[in-house]
This record gives sequence, structure tokens and C-alpha cells, in this order.
Amino acid sequence: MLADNLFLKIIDKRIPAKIAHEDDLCLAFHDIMPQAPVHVLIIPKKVIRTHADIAPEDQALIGHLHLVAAKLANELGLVQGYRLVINCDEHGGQTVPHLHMHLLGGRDMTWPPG
Ligand code: IU
Repeated sequence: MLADNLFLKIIDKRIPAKIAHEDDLCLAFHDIMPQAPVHVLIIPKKVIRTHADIAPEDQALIGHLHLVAAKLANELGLVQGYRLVINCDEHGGQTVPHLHMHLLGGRDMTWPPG
């Protein structure tokens, strides 16, 4: 899975990314094709292909991703709010097969999503 290898390469620093946060469990970096003034991807270092593959033992890890998202939203000045998105598989529009949370902010979002 080439695209999966690509996020792993970002984790391993084999390809560069604009990193917003890193700790033992996750990495957050600015999306290369931002869909909002702030568009950060938060990814677990553990390989989890998609949302449907999250296992009971990942519960704390997934909670951690949310805490990091809230911290980043605060640090990046998203005082008027933000949107978190996790795309799952084909109907969800997932293109990279490594679980990732989009943190989007800096503009009004529309609903329903496309
Ligand atoms: P999706 O939910 O799988 O569609 O999101 C994948 C995102 O990864 C998408 O917003 C891409 O712009 C982004 N991305 C990236 O930031 N850097 C890359 O090298 C690749 C994709 I490939």
C-alpha cells in the first residue's frame, strides 16, 4: 500500500512535512492540499488502516488523538470553532489507508458535507 507507506515515511521523517505536534503516540502535520486556512492531519504512529479497524485496545489512543486535536485547535487560534473529520473507506472518501483525523478551521464550514 503505497499511500500507507507515505504516511509511515512522514512518521519516520523520510519525507518532510510541516509538523504541528509529535509525541510517542501520534504525529500531526499540515495537509499538503489544505481545504481551509488551518488543515492539520493527526495520525497515530500505530498502523491502523481505517476507522472501522479501531480495536478495543486502541481506546486510549483514539482519545489521545482528540486531546491533541483540541490542544492544536487552541494553539492554532481556532477560537471560533473547528471541524474534525475522519473519512472511512470508499464511501467516506478516504484516500490514504492509514487512520487520520482532519482538523479544519479558520472559515465557516458548510453542512451537509459533499
Ligand atoms: P483522506 O481522508 O484519506 O482523503 O485524506 C488524505 C489527506 O492526506 C488529504 O487531505 C491529502 O491532501 C493529504 N495528504 C498529505 O497531506 N500529504 C501527502 O503526502 C498525501 C496526502 I499522498
